[in-house]
Amino acid sequence: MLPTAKRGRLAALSLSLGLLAAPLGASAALQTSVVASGLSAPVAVAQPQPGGALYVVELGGTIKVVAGGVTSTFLSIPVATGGEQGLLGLAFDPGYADPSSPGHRRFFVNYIDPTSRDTIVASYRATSSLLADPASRVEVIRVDQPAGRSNHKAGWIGFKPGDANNLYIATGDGGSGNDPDNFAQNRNVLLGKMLRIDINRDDFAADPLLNYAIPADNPFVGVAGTRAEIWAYGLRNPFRNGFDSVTGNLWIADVGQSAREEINFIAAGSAGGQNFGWRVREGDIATPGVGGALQPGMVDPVLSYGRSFGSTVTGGHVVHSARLEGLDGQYLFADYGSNRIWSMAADGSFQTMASVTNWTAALNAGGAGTLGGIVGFGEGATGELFIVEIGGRVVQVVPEPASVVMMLAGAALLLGWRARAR
Ligand SMILES: [Ca+2]
Ligand SMILES: [Ca+2]
Repeated sequence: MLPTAKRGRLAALSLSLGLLAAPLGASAALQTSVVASGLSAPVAVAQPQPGGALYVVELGGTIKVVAGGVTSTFLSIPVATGGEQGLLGLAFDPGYADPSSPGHRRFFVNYIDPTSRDTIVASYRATSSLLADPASRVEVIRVDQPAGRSNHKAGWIGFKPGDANNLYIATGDGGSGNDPDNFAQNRNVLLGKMLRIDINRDDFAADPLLNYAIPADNPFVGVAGTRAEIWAYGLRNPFRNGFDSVTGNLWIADVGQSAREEINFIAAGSAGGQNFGWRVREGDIATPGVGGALQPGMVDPVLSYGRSFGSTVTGGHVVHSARLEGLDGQYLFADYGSNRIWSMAADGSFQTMASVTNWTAALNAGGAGTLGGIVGFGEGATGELFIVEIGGRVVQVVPEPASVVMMLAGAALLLGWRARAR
């Protein structure tokens, strides 16, 4: 470390830069700051444009936009609430900023319809960065939900990097306990699945409520007794998932029943068709009461954990930000029940809780204070890392100011030192 005299100069320089917010020599390389608060049950965040506005999904049906420190309403739609129902997912079209793209200013939402209580994915268009047009609504696909069940709606939607045509849609098993109708293993229903549909073509020209096409390379195209929208199946409640923005690998965090939480992996080059095991398997064990041994073709999660670690996994994404020391290149996730946050190797290799890194204490020591009720992570347009708390905040993970100061001041001192030494 630097001698005391140099630390004094460094501190003076830091103060003059207005950056000194933590004691020099603090070991933590990461800091947290609140970027939005006072939100109503936020569940997801997105930042489609570099340095641009944040869009926060509120469970009750509103998308808030946070720009220049001001929070306003971007879009508000009627949704069913109660249980795990609500506005659940948001995905900006990859062509959102491209005037020549069919997806210009288009985004997609996933919500529970207030009348039918079915899952609906619909698109809307923005009229500006601060406002969407409710009249631009186009219903894309509807997924029947079983009556009277208010949980396991999943709801995440997303695009694989480099593929602007196909929207991925996570559906839960429709609810209740132990998937009583065995929907997740039934390839003739859309529940308990990862779906993949082409949103730039329409196979249902005569139907104004179905506006998508089946990608020709989906794994069950032409297979009797299956729905060709299915990309992968055997999922219980894949509430929060994420594409690796660099590699295109897909991470699916499936919330467990009563024994195991799990994280699943689909490599970017995969042809799809994976069976992730639910309701036969819960994590890496036979589902208590209804399960059994791993059957041929079933895929184990790359990570599974029991109740000593948590009770409800919240999937994140692979962090790609060189500024976030230690997290860069890792897959980040949390547990909603235990409020713990971990990261692990992002190559899709099998991991255990002995091999993950626990970030809970380091992040709780940040300026945002103790983090809790984590329901989502968000990756900004240039790798920014956001954490969404159901209690109403969006928190950003940033480099420890002292680290920045140390780097800047260290470089300045080094240059000065060299200059004097000559
Ligand atoms: Ca149509
Ligand atoms: Ca599974």
